[in-house]
Amino acid sequence: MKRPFRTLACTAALGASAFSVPALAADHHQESAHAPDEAHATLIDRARNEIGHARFQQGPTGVLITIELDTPVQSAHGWHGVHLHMIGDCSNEDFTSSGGHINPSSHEHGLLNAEGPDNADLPNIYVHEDGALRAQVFTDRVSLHGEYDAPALLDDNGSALVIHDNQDDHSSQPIGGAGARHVCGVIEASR
Ligand SMILES: [Cu+2]
Repeated sequence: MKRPFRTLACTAALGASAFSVPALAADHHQESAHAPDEAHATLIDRARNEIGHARFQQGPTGVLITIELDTPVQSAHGWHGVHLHMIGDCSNEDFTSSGGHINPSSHEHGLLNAEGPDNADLPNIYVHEDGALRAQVFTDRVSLHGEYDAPALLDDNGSALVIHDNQDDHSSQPIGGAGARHVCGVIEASR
């Protein structure tokens, strides 16, 4: 059993050294000449207060989303649905300017739906009693620039992260009963 592993390790080492020119740059991402592999969003509430931040890190198989929120609204305590909406526009009062869910796959909504999930679906996130939220969620149904043929968050009209008033039941249509849009953030490329 050891032999195949050694062979693989050897191949990987050779592969790495073939690309590491100059040697000092070997620790840096090889895709540094490509589009940035991170994005971010400043999260605002309906009163237009900046109450948090989201970070989007493109990995080889999906996007890791880190959300940090400190909401001053006591009623925010509890579970909330969070989705990726198709337009990078949080300019109107109820955030409907961010459009519907990113869903070129035309699947139904819901992580627990046999006909789903749509590309925008994510697990619920939890706001604590003091209004704080810290969460990481991962999805392979979107990408930053079209990696692995998943729809791009950073496409021509952008995208938005939307946190809803209620929790998402992950099955009912069209958005799992998540209700109105509580928080919105335009997703922008990080440099
Ligand atoms: Cu939504």
